[in-house]
Amino acid sequence: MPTSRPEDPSSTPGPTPSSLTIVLPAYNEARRIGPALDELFAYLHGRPDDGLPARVEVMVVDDGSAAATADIVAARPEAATGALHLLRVPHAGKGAAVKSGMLNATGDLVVFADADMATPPSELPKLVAALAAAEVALGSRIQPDGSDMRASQPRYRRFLGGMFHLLASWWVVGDVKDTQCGFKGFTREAAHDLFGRQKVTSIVFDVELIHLARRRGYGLAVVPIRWEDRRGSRMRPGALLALRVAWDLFRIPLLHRDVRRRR
Ligand SMILES: Nc1nc2c(ncn2[C@@H]2O[C@H](COP(=O)(O)OP(=O)(O)O)[C@@H](O)[C@H]2O)c(=O)[nH]1
Ligand SMILES: [Mg+2]
Repeated sequence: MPTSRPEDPSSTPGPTPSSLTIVLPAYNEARRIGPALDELFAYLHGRPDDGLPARVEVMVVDDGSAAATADIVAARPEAATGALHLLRVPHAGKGAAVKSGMLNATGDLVVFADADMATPPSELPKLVAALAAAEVALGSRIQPDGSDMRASQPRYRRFLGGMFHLLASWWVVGDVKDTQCGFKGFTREAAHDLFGRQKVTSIVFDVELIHLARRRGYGLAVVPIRWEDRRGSRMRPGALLALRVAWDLFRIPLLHRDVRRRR
């Protein structure tokens, strides 16, 4: 049976984190954000001793939505207690919204998650546990037995996802099987370093983050999580998005040629 070796610095956990910020990017989410926040706060209020830090705050980043999304968030009781924050930014894409949230996050640990709770909040402890040994925890919809939670997506999305994966793995990320899972965690230091360098504002930003994390020499943990496709996706596949995705993928390695390993 493997034993932990205290003399191995990589197995020595850092100081126990006392706070967690959960960043939810939201673009015209008037239908989904209310039920999603109900689900998230129900979990956070009722949770057993699940290993999450004592203080948890939620930050919704409104990506230039029509007023309804922000109105729903601002009217919630948690907004009055400081457990819920609203950050409004001009519309610039999911990557830009997540970047703003991550750079404004004050928790010792920072997680971003899609505003539809496609990953149930009860999966949060898995990411947090992984962050005891790695600075970056990548949620993955592929399970240890090989089954893929993306099977719940419509067929055309699975096809587009497959094409994207072929390109992304060949040109940028290599062996990471699920780059696009909207459920990733970081230590605050890693988040501020990596998101401070992020340049891609589209949905391709996850690939850029993984590339940057490797260039900077951060420890990456892949964490299998549950996920279920939810109706009301903000993705609008089309020629324009395909061009944008191809262009962003192409330029990621070029954008960060000069990024060096941290000391
Ligand atoms: N697609 C897209 N999502 C955005 C944008 N800005 C913020 N988001 C948020 O990013 C998340 C994307 O999740 P979703 O639309 O469910 O995508 P899917 O699960 O991949 O189909 C949601 O929380 C969106 O509200 C944007 O410009 N485009
Ligand atoms: Mg979704």
